Amino acid sequence: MRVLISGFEPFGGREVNPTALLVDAFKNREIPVPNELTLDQVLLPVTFEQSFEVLQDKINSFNPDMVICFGLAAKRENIELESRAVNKIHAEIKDNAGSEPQNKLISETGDEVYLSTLPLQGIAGALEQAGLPVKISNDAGNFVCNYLFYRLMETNQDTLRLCGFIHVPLLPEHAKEGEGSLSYSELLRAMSVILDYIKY
Ligand code: PCA
Repeated sequence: MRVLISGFEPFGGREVNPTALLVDAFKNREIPVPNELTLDQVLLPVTFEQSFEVLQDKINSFNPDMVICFGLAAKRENIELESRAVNKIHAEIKDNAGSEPQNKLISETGDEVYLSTLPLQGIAGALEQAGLPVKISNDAGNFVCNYLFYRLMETNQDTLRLCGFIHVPLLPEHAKEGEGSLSYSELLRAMSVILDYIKY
């Protein structure tokens, strides 16, 4: 089975996006990939204009069965498995191209909501069993992550076997007091658990 993993560049004035480190870790083969899987990865710009185009180009060239996109959600305390993408953009900060669209639909013709096709309960159970903090979330936000997730599902849900979106917290060294965090080694471990779970 072919799996595509995506992460995002840093945004919002932060220097590091843990999901960019995740992409690097795959590139550098620091995360073991089960034999059943052929994996590729892509780093996405945090812009409404380009993020989905870059992802879809990669989907078209790599031809995956499964796509799992990752993004940072500062202030969250858990690995959050997003259950749905909504047809709405309402940016509260500028994206990396300086654009801050508000109160807009993502698609004039698409559904109001698209649901993740990842086995969320199963992945959550596997992460819990590994002692990692995890939650199923019904709110992917109204920024570039929700936008990407929505366009991913709108365009590919009938052709890809599984696809979905996962938010991760900040790294501990970047979290202020009161903000949740997940260490780099926990992030890599979570990724291994997820790959082990979906390989069947
Ligand atoms: N998180 C942002 C966009 C890029 C990222 O990593 C979000 O949650 O929308």
